[in-house]
Amino acid sequence: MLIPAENLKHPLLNEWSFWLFTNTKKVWDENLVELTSFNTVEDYWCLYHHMKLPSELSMGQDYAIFKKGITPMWEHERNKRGGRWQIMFNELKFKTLDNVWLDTVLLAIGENFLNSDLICGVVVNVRQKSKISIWTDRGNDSKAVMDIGRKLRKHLNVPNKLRYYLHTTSNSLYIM
Ligand code: MGP
Repeated sequence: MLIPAENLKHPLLNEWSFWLFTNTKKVWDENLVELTSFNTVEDYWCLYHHMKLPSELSMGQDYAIFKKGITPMWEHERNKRGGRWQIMFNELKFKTLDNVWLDTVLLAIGENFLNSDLICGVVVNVRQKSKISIWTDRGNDSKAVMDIGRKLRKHLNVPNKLRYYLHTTSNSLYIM
């Protein structure tokens, strides 16, 4: 008996939405478009091979990959008490940006953190100084937030500092 191809795919624990931000409209959130969603390993790789890399986006654009139902905005219920671990890239090192983005996405969708329930999504901002962030819920849960930071420090192959910001403040809460 033939097994339907659908059954051969490897399911992810969560379904994830893929968002594109293009800075053309004055109202910030009107620039956000949910392009598609995926819930299997194979569907993620299919998207990865078809979509532009961060380094191929225009300056000012963002990608965001968030658990389905969480919008990539500070105001969302799951984000408003949260924050983000952020890596800033001082120069236009696009190869590094693409590699760190892939590694960060795989850590998130593969639920590779002890506190994976805290993870809301990941964002890459393509700028003169580009940024990659992993957004978490419960920014004041210092133990859980630090565990996530340590995991990122260990698995992302970059010397850059990691800074954790609550979405409500511009000063970093933790640095590693
Ligand atoms: P940004 O795109 O995160 O960083 O935020 P950028 O472009 O590097 O600029 P900088 O401010 O970090 O130097 C740019 C601006 O977009 C913010 O200052 C806000 O005005 C707006 N903005 C960004 N986010 C993620 C949000 C959000 O979640 N909600 C709202 N209302 N505005 C946001």
